[in-house]
Amino acid sequence: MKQLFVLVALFLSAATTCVAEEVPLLQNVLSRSTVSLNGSWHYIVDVQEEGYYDYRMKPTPWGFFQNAKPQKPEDLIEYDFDKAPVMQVPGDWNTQDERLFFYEGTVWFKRAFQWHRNGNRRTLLYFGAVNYDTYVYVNGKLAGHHVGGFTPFNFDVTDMLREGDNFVVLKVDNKRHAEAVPTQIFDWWNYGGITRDVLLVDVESVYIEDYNLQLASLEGRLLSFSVQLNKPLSSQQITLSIPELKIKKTLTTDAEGKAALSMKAKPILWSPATPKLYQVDIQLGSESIRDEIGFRIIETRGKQILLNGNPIFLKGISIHEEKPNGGGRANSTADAHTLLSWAKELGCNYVRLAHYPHNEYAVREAERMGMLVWSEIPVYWTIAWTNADTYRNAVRQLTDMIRRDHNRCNVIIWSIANETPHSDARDQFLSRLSQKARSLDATRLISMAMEVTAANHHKNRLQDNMNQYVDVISFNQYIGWYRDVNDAPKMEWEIPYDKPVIISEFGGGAKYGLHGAKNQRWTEEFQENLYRENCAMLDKIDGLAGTSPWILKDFRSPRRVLNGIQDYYNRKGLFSDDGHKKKAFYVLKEWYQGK
Ligand code: GCB
Repeated sequence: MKQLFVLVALFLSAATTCVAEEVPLLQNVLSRSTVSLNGSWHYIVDVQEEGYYDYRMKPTPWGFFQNAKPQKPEDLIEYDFDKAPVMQVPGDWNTQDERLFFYEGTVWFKRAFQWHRNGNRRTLLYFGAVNYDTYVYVNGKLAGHHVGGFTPFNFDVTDMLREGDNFVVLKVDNKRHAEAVPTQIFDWWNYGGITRDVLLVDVESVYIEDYNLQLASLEGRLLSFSVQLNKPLSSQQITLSIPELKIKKTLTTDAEGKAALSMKAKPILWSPATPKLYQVDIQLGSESIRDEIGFRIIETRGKQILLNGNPIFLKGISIHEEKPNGGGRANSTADAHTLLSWAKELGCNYVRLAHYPHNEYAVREAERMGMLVWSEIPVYWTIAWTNADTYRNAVRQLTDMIRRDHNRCNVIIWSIANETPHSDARDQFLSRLSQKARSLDATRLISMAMEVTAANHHKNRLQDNMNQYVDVISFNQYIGWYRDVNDAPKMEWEIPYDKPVIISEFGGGAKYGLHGAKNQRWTEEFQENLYRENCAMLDKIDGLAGTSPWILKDFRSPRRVLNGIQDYYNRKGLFSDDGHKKKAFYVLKEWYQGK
């Protein structure tokens, strides 16, 4: 009995006591005072979750999160992080250990670090993204749990840390589930692991949690600025400076720890042709955050998309977050720069970052390079529409996507779903979600990639109850690939909504270097012809405001198994997986030149 008591007490203190707190996401973590925990992490592959459950499938207090070491020669401890191999963080596990290429399950990660208390300052432990289900332990205790593979999260771990040596352990599980977001099936690689940066962030006990700076109106050039502290503290002074615009303003927080201000200014407006960013400094006490911010207005008028009041055609391409040469998750400015340079060479002014929020470096690099962005959450295909947790999960991912990037002027569209099957349950889910998106950010356009339905006599009709909840009507269509091969020239279109139309996907597969007749599947000529016919067909769509063909580069997908051709790659790229241009690239480039 006594033993049981000790066990329960130990369990409570080791596994469930939570002295850390998940705190609202920090805006602009990149300009904070940070110590990187990137680098080599020890890892243990745990197929049966031996490190979490005992042999009765109960969470065990002796889990791997303890990072235990034998204290006496006879002690039995059947794991040792320090003897386990290491992998690089950030990075997916699939391309770092060939045994893990197809692995979906739990991997434990551990890293030691040094920490020293600094007065009353707080330490947040920040993760750019971990795919998919993550338990974070600091010095053997649970700091928190996070679900969702593509958005950042942070915990205040100050009270869990000790002078000198500390360690952090993660249990990361990327198993797919029907009720998850994304769900059980999706056409991309389920890269597992700590795929984005891990940082210790050093902040004052009162700090700027979030801020928002943007052009509020074109007429009179009004900028609006708002700021939120982490605590509801009044009378705190915050200074905003934009030296190039000769702006220096001081604001005082209200009882909620908020302050806001509008001011006149005449910035050069950000656009793909002039991606002008202004240095912005926001100061609270001795702490300063620096950002680079651009000013622009995005809106629609009838079937047009207007950037800074002028109609713009979105010459786009879809991109997955994979490294440009040879696969694996991307997470660097250099990776993003290469991919976006390819898109630029294609003549693009716009990219669809599919099918989940991409890393912050990519969005920022796109902003510097003058690329407009469509950003989306992985509400993809067959989501569990009636499951309340699934909805909460989608809302959380949407909220964090918007929260991270709402100061990025190049992001013009928040997309909330991709190719979802029509039903009342889906309509309810998506209408609520789109209203949520609008309540979080009313300054951008809301969209979702819908599906077009074919009708007789080569008529295509878009009919989707969700039309009323979006600003831009977007849909994917695969005429010439999944249907109606060679019939693109005969197609007619009916899109009965007075809103701009974006073809969010079209395309077909080709294996780089495979040549043949234009009606021979998988050849570059087939894809080239498909692009030629599709581009001509798209010109007939009334109100076409842009397109983001599928896709810039071949990407890994477990659904693409055809030997010798696919080899686990979706081959619809205009570039091969190792960066060679296919013939269709030049067709799209030429079409964009004429736009
Ligand atoms: C789609 C999906 C995309 C797939 C693509 C394909 O409609 O949105 O994720 O990869 O089709 O290649 O079939």
